Parts: sequence; C-alpha cells; structure tokens
Amino acid sequence: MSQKRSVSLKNPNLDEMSSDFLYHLAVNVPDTKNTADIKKQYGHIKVVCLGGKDSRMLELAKYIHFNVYDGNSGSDYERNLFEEGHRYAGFMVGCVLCVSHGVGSSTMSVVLHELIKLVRYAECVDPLFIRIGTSGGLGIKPGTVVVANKGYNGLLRSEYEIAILGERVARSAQFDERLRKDLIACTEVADAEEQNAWDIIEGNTMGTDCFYEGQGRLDGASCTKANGEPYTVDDKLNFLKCCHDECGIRNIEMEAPMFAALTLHCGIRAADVCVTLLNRLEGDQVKSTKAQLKDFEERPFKLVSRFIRRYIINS
Ligand code: R2B
Ligand code: URA
Repeated sequence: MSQKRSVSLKNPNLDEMSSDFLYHLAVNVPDTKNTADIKKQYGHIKVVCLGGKDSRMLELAKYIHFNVYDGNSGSDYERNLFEEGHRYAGFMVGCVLCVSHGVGSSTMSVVLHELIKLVRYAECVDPLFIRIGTSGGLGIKPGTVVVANKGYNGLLRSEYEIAILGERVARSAQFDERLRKDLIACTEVADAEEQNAWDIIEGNTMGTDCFYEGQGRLDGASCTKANGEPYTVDDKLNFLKCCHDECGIRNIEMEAPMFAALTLHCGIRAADVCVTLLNRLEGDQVKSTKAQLKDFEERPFKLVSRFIRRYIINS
C-alpha cells in the first residue's frame, strides 16, 4: 500500500512567507505556520473536481450530494466559497470540492496554483484532482467519455510549454496511471443498461490554446496557416487524422497539458475526464441541443461519482 502524505510543494519561498493571500479565491491565510482555521474548513478534502463553468460545478455538487451521499452530505453545497474573489466558483459537498476554472490553460492555471496551495495549507492527505470537461472527439461517437492518458499540445508534443523568466520550459504532461485505471474500472460497476448506453475509453487528449484555429476549425474569425494562406477542409482532416493515428489523440479540449504538467510537478495525482460533444472528423460547430448537452455533461459526473463512492467513500 502506498504511504499517505500531505502535499509538499516545489517552492522553497512558501516556507519563508509568514502569510499568504490566495487572491483569485479571496482566501486569506494570515499565518502560514498556524493554519488551523484553513484546516478546519478544507482539511477533509479528498477530491477536487474542476470544470469550466460555475453552473456545471454547482450541478456536480448537487449530483454528488444526491448520488454519492444519498442526499445526506450534511453540506451547504449551494454556497459559493470563492464568491468574494469574483473569478471562480467553489462548492463543497462532503469531502469533494467542485471548482470552476473558465476556458483555457491560462485561466485554469491561476486557480490551480491557488487550489494546490490551499490543499497544502489545509494539510489535506493525498487529494486527487479531477477535471470534468467537454471536448471535441476524433473518430468516436459523440457522447463518449475519454479518460486521458497523456496531454498533447497543439504542436503534437506531449508536454506543457511555458515561458518562465524569458526561457522556454517544457514539462511532462502525463496523467496519473493508477487514477486513470481506477476510473476506467468503474465502467464495470455501471448497471447493464447504463453501461450499454455510452462508452468510456482511454485515449490521449490534445489541449490547445485556441478553440478555433488551434483546433483546426474552419469556422473561426480567421482560418489561416503558417504561410498566410487559408487552410482547407483537406488540411484540417489531414491534421486531425495525424493527431488520431500518430499520437493516439481521441479528443481535443483546452487544458489537458497544463493540468497534467502542473499537478505532476507538484506531486498531485490527477485525471482528465471529458465527454465529446461532436466528432471533429465530421464538423466544427457544436450544435447539441440543451437536453443533449445536459445528458452528455452528466456522463462524466456519473463516472466520477461512481469512482468517489467506490474508492473514496467505501474504501
Ligand atoms: C472545452 O470546452 C471549452 C471550450 O468551449 C474549454 O474549456 C474546453 O477545454
Ligand atoms: N471544447 C473544445 O475545446 N473543443 C470542442 O470541440 C468542444 C468542446
């Protein structure tokens, strides 16, 4: 059995700081050497779930309240803990914190840095971070849920590239293997009807910095390749097929490499669980109806809730 441990960060400066203010969450840590209040409020967290929208994270908290805790979480899960920061929303249900991260790596990395510091100040033990998202699929049926193995960037490298102090820093974008396998194993516990209705697969996930040109879409305000010429349907399909065939990419979203890299770097086990809204080999526009979107967006909720019930609550 692996040893349980609290989060230890890769930043020696934090040990020298007597106080800390998690600005975008509006969470104050007045004394970093005595964090009893933070521990009281957040120390019981075992899973941090992240997703793009505030409303979806509230829905997730509600879903977990009823489906993991059978309506008895004892939590005021509708209260937005980060309201004062006016940037992100956070809802606590039992040992799960559901937090919104906005669109793309830059907005997500801000909340991720602060959440990782929060679980460290709260002395949470082995907290898991799980992103629950939407994506465009490659050659798979819309509605399929993809659990990411590696993140790939738009240059088809499995790394997160960031400029730090004027230099290119590239970090590995590998998600945690055990967590991925445990999530996938939860397919087996689905009731037969539900299991047959939609697929859960493992695959690599491309995270781009742009929803339109970065994902090879033809319907952005610009559709221009490196040589200044417009790109064509064939150019797009060649690229997407290369993603699929050469890199094992099964879905495209906007956060995977950053999320995998920062959590791995800080010693936090993480997973990216995204439903596909469309098959990008067949089109670019997301035209799901409200009802379809609700059904699709609930699928990762179902998988992650099953996982939490089985591996976190009942273990
Ligand atoms: C998926 O959906 C969003 C863009 O529509 C983005 O956050 C992502 O990764
Ligand atoms: N999110 C994305 O980033 N891309 C899609 O195609 C759909 C959702």
